Amino acid sequence: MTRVFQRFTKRYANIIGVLLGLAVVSSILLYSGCGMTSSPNIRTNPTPTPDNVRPTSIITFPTAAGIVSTSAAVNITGTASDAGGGTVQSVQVSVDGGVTWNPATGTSAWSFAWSPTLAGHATIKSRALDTSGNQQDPPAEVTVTIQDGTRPTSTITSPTSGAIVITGTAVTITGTGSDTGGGSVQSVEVSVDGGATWNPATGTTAWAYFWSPTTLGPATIKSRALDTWGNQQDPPAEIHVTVDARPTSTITSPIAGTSVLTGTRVSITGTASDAGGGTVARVEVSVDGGATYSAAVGTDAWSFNWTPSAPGQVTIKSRAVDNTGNVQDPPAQIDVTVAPPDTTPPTIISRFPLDGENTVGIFKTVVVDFSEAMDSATVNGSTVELLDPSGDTVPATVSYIADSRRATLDPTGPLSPGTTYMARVKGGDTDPRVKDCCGFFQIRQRLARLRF
Ligand SMILES: [Ca+2]
Ligand SMILES: [Ca+2]
Ligand SMILES: [Ca+2]
Repeated sequence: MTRVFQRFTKRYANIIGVLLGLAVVSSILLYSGCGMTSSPNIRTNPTPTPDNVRPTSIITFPTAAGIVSTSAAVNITGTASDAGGGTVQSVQVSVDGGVTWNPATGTSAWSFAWSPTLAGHATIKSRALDTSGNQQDPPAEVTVTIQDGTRPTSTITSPTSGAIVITGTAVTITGTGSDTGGGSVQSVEVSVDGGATWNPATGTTAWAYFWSPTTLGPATIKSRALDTWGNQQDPPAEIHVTVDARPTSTITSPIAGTSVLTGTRVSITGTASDAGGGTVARVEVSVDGGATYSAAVGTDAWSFNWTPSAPGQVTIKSRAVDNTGNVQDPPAQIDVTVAPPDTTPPTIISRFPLDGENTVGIFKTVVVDFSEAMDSATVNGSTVELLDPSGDTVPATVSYIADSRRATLDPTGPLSPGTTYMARVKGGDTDPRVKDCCGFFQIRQRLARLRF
């Protein structure tokens, strides 16, 4: 009985030994993978439990109800974590309440750079994604207030930089203004002294400022806008102009209110000057009240020849133009009367001594009275003379008294007794000769023979 049991035991021991050997071989083959394909029913590890746990993220900055500005980028930061066997794979951030999403940088600690552009409120959200494909739901979120921190701008459209403006003439400075960041232009200020003082302009997106320049020379015009959030343009807009002055001219001849003659050439003369560092480029004269102008000769001292063609009242005007093209305004002006043509020559209506008079004094004064006013410049020692018997001129002083139209000749020294002298007033067709006021008609009578 015992032997039977031992035999039986031995047989089974052999079978178990073979089975164990097979198991070892198959294990080795399985380990090396030779010639065998793995299959689920051969895998020895248990299937892992699926990660169904969603990751989480939180926003650490900005905090809820925080205030940010359009003027500065906001670094949104936060943290994220996962459970359930996975890890945080990525984090997304939305700054528009979840409408659009952007990848953040980092995972367990993450950040996202945001540049707010419009004032108002924004809901920032973040959501994490784990390595198992689970996405945070609902996302973390904070709502912040965005302030308009963006400065407004303005530009100056007129005058243009480099322009020349004129003292005494209002300059309309115009420009535009605009704002970003959610505000709008509230006001615009203008400086015409390089920013030392500021004045309110009229208007905002289109604005104007009226300036009456008074100081000659370069001027810096600036403008700066203020938005509805209190942000001020910096730096201001800026242009440079030159303040110039108009030139001036005066008419020195003829004298206002005097008469000139039809058909008689009149020399209109005057002066001109400029201010503001410029010079007089030309002077223009009008003899028709300003309807038409013609260039005069000369600048600082100028002249213009005019021959009136018809009697009447005439307004003569002159205007200077400076080297930058500024025209005198208003022009200088005088009124003159153009008289009818003078066709009557002057005559000598009386003289003393009389022709052929004897025994005059040796200091005798010769007196000549004319029929009309004479051009005093033509009554002188060259036209009123005393000649000795040889025809030589006796030294004498000649003068003209306009009120009495009288010429006088006083010999400088005593005359010689018993000698015949001749007094002569030169007329005729050639100079030197005495002339009436108009210069055209000459004396036809001439001389007195005097005996001493
Ligand atoms: Ca997970
Ligand atoms: Ca703004
Ligand atoms: Ca000038």
